[in-house]
Amino acid sequence: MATIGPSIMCADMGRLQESIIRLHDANVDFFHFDIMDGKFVPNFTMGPDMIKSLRSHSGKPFDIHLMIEEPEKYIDLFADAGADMISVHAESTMHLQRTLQAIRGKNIKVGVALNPATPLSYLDYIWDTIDYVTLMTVNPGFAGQKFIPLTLNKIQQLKQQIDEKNLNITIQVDGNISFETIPQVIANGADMLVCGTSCLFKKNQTLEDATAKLKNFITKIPEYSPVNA
Ligand code: S6P
Ligand code: MG
Repeated sequence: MATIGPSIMCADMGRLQESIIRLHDANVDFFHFDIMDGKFVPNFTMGPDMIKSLRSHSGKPFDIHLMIEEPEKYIDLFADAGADMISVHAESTMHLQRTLQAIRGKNIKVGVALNPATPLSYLDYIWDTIDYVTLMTVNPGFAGQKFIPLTLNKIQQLKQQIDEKNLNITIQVDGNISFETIPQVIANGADMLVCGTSCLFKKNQTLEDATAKLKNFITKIPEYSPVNA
């Protein structure tokens, strides 16, 4: 079954510790942290000290999505802050393979993130270096955007390539993952859902109720059965 991870940039920033504890107790599968530098994407969010201070409140995987230029300079910082998984954007570094190796060297899961317009061919020579691919289904930088329909085909093509090569690589999808899009992304092969304002952080709904509703919804979705945009 697909796993769910709250996107912590969508939580109440004044009550992050409480949100982590409540989401942990509500049984989410992982936590997704968006790191932005105002250059690779035109926005800012959180940094390593914040992650460090939240680390002790859940033993579930902390997944760090680096939306920053020159991510190679900051792998140690985020790994040491408590990351269990780090993804870097293929578009953000001159030396992608080396950067991925540096993450591997920290003994944590290695991810590569691809913007909606970035082709899957970026993966051709790094299959053996990655544990997961973060397919952006919106352009990175902001919560609350619209799903980009052609990314559905991309999920399916990635799933096909992983299966053909018999690889153990997880497909994470990030951006406008909602009750409308979840059945489609799961049908096309997504394994890990990043959950933001579209399905988990809703006004007039507690984190507990939203998580329970989402988990219940996912159990009823048929597994892999591709649909195209
Ligand atoms: C976007 C970031 C994402 C968002 C998430 C928000 O740049 O990488 O992780 O936080 O996509 O979800 P939603 O449902 O508001 O689009
Ligand atoms: Mg993200």
